[in-house]
Amino acid sequence: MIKRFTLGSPIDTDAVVGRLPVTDISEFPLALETGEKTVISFDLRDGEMIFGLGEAIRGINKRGWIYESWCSDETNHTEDKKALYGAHNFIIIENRFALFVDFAGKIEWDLGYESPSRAKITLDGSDADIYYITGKAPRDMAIRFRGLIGKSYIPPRWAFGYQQSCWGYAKESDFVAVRDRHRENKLPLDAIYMDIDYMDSFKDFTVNSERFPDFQAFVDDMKASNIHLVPIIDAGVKREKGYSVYDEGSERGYFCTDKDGEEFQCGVWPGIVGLPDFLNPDAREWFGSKYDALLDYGIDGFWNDMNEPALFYSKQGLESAVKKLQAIDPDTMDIWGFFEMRNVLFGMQNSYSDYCSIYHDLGGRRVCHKDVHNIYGAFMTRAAAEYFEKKYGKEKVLMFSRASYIGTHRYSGIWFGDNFSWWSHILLNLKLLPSANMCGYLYCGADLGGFNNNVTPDLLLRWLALGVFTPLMRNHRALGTRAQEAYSFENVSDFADVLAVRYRLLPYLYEAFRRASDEDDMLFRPLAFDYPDDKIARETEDQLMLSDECMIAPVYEQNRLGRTVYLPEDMTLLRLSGERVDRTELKKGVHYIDVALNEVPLFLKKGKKITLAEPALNTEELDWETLEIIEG
Ligand code: MIG
Repeated sequence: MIKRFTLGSPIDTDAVVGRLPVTDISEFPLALETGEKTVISFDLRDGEMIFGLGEAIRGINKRGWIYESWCSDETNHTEDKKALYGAHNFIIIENRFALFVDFAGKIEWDLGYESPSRAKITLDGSDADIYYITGKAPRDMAIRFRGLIGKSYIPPRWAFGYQQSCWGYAKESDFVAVRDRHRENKLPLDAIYMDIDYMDSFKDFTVNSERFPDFQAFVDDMKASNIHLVPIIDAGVKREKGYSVYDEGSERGYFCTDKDGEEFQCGVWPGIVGLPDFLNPDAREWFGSKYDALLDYGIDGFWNDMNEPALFYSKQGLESAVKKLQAIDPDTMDIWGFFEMRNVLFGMQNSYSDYCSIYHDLGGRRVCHKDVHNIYGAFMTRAAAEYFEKKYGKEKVLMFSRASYIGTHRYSGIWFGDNFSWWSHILLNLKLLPSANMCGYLYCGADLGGFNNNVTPDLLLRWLALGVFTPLMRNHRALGTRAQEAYSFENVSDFADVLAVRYRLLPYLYEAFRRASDEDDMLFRPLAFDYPDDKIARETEDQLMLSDECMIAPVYEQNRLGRTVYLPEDMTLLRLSGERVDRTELKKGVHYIDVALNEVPLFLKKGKKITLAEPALNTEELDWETLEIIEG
């Protein structure tokens, strides 16, 4: 059952489809304090687990830490952090109830941090819809919640192929080389990403004509070899007279304003930008139609970045920082003055006070950004996706976003942002999957191989062996990091073996994905969902159930020739590598399994089947019909 409680007069966040009748607040079953802030609190029972919060750090069981809903351009995904890029305000208190807090401002989730046996949810505001959901088990509650928020986005089928990205590919020949080297090395590939350097001076919806003298011919040539190009779009629009996107937006009053009603100015990649006011429906429609500049070349995929929105600095913040720095006398500055200077410099990025100085036009009402921060990026992606659907219908354009709110899952996927080439981030990637799924995000994945830092071939192979199962399977890295394309290493054939497994599994994975979307179900589940009475399964957070047939358990530690796996029931271990499938029957219990670097382990439940296709070099060439059936 779902009950909706309304506090004050909340804005429409677009999270929920349809409208539930409102239950009187006197019936709200948990402790509730109202005022400038809203506080919901309740006791936690011994051993009770908490799931949810979508894109967040730490465990699948969220208990024992304090989280924040505040879309953040956070490049360090370490355990001390409270928030990443998305705001997914949904939690499940194991077998009792689930909550969806539909509120676009900041929320603090103390889930047994201050007191291990008490949860306290604090909303920075007094207008919200709170949905109280009951069900017999966590999976039922997740499905019920998903019914409330609407069907998950399904991308075009090619978007399930392997994709290569790098911040640094800049000119035509870079992209051609990536395609050709995959080909020469018999490595499959379906898409190559275009990061910010394809643009002219980082201006959205432009293409640098020196780097791409004949962009149409380039797109056509890629398409002819079954490679989709996926350009990035940033939220900020360069403030430059004569740049039509800026001029139009400015004339029509589509940019966010400051307290005086002037366009808010902040610095991102293009220099000073205006932030489109995606909360204004006219501005949304306008921004969505701008994608035509690339769609008209035949581009059919995009990733929306920097839409938390990320601000390197604001014009006002920079002015005040410069004043403070000018006042410094290096001869008299003491150590505290030095630290203060450092804070002035580093404090400019994504500063809370800047977010408090931005205003939106909500149907004639001026709303401060801090109260709607968590839907800003969501509404950018909504703008794009609504336009794509109007133009082409569903499942034609690949779209995924960095910032998101609940509701974005109907329009697009997400990627998990700037991780590191760290072993621990393979495990973080795994843990993010079921949490994101609960919140509607089925099409998602992390930067395989790691974004920041230098990769090693073993790390990349192990990470790809997890990525084989994630709907978005993209290898991406930051500017200046060690080459991370699958052809960059001596043991290329190991990479070919692992990538082949993705294509062999694709018909099964695609089917499972569609089923999860149709049935509002999860593709990846914690073992605790399926084996709630099994003590070891409950605590296992480095393995996942995949659809209704399988379990996955990737190797995620350095120098390991295998790993320990817990089987909550008898299963068949399939070691997949290139065209090879080795079977081992295993009994319920703990096992050490050997896993070579070129192998992908997959556990199949007894009585269940999966299918395997012949390996292929892209989704077009894949034979989706001729399938071998493997029984567990
Ligand atoms: O300030 O476009 O998360 O994937 O490569 C960094 C450059 C901006 C952040 C994205 C990352 C992308 C990068 N962007």
